[in-house]
Amino acid sequence: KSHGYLLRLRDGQKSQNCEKVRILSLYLMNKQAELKDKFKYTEKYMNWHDAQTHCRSHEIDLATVTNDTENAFLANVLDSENDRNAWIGLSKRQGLWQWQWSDNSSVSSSVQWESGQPDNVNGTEDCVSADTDGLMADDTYDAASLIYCLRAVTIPRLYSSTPL
Ligand SMILES: [Ca+2]
Repeated sequence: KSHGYLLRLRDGQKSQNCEKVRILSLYLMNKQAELKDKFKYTEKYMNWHDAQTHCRSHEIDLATVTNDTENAFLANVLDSENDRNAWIGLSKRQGLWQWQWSDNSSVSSSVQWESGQPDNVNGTEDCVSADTDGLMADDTYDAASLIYCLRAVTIPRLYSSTPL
């Protein structure tokens, strides 16, 4: 009936590989769907504080990027939509010279800086944006930038396992 079954009858090994490829692509589709549910890209230019207020009132918060997969996903979104940077939820804790996420989670190695960044020009660059390569730079809070929010609802997705 289906290509998948024919392969299984003719060649067990080939069929197994097909199955692996199918499971892997289902996994990747699921991962992408999860990330689509997790992040919201907004094509509005705002300063960092307005962006934070916008995300907190419409979603959860400005985006927290916790690993390279998320970084790459957000870079792709920006790359396909617009060739500008977008605010993420990273800023300097006021009074302390320390980076922190808007949702107070700790900053890990997932923060990949652009070459030469953070450079804190004039000592006023307290907020962080991500670019189309998934790299980050500090900027002044009042720079107008696009926004990544963390979405309010994460919907678990299931895909049926029909044969190829
Ligand atoms: Ca900078």
